[in-house]
Amino acid sequence: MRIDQNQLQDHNSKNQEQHQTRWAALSKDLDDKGCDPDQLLAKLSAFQVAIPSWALGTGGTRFGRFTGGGEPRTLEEKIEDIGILHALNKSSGAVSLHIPWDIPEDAQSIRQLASSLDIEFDAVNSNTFQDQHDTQHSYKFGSLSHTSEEVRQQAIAHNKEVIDYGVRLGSKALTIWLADGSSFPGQSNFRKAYANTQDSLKSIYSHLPGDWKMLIEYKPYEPNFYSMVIPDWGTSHMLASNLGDKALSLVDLGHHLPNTNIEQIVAILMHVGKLGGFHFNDSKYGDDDLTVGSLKPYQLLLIFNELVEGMELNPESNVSWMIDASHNFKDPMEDLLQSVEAIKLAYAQALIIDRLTLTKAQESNDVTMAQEVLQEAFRTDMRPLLAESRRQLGGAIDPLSVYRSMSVRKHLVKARGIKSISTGL
Ligand SMILES: [Mn+2]
Repeated sequence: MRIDQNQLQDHNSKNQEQHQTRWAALSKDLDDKGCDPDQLLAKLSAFQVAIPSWALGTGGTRFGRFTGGGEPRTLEEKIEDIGILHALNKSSGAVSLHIPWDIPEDAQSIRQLASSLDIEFDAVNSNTFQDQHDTQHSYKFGSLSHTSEEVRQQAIAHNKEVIDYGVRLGSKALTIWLADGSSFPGQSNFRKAYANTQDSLKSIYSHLPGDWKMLIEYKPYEPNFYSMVIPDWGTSHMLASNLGDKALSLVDLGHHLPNTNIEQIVAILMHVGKLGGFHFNDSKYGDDDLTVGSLKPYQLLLIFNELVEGMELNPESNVSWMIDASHNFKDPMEDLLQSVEAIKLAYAQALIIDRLTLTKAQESNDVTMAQEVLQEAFRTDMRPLLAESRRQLGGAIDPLSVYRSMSVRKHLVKARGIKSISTGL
């Protein structure tokens, strides 16, 4: 299914009057604040958030999974679904593939399909947290850190193969999330596991094309419950620094213990030029994978405050943005529309933070004013700017309502069936 442009424009014209009133009020407010609405529109238009190929199906927990029907059955159908999102919000123009869940058998035709929908290929993700039917050795006790050389070599070869798939698609980064670790004290030797991981990564790094990045993700617990080989940003940063310029850290918002100051991590990694990728989601307890902005929109703004400052100080910084969430209850496409909206809202708010006043407040230790500046931005309703940006690009003024009024899910269920299951989950 593709979004019918005539229907979309019909829908926009119904919303046009109300939108114009709101946009006129906001753009005047922005002018008064000394922010140039056109500059903001240009920045928002350029901002694309990759959709992972595994997010188009219903997520589950280890206890169960409740599918909603019409899930994409193939990589082609996943890309078509992202095409629908992108046609509506104009900010989902990239896909992040997971190998081996989504092996592009015919790279040429997959590339053609994606480009016909204005979609690019973001980072490719390897998987050594599951055994595949055709692999000789098991990852039960780890992969890149494994005590056995044969297992490590198998995991290394898999990562190199993922790079090769990515090259054929025009991807420019490999994301490694390592599930390796131990669940019981004494099970693993921390030093050996770290050293093995460093050596394995070195071998994978040697296979990276010159214009590629290696993104190293970290996570404090799960699937292992006593130790993870790459538990935190410090370990990720050490590994990346030892590898070289092409290796960078990846921050996943859900991969921190409760109350961790993620914005500070982001600021420091950007300061040393080692933030390479970002996975958005929201959580209350841990790696909950909830809709971005559903619980902590203010934290998201504080994170974007650091990201925007980092990007302004270093315009060369090139961070990969991706949503990494899972959807138990909602239609995954609706959830992704909400997530992208929340990300752009935080970005737009961070762009209007009065940095001059904030810096002055910080320099003079005016704590009250520093808070005022941040909250002034957070409490500014930037939704009309997002809508105007989409309207100018030919997208939907209100993506979610268009999605619903076009009965997209009903069409997908009709085409794919109520029991269709997305690969990989
Ligand atoms: Mn992630």
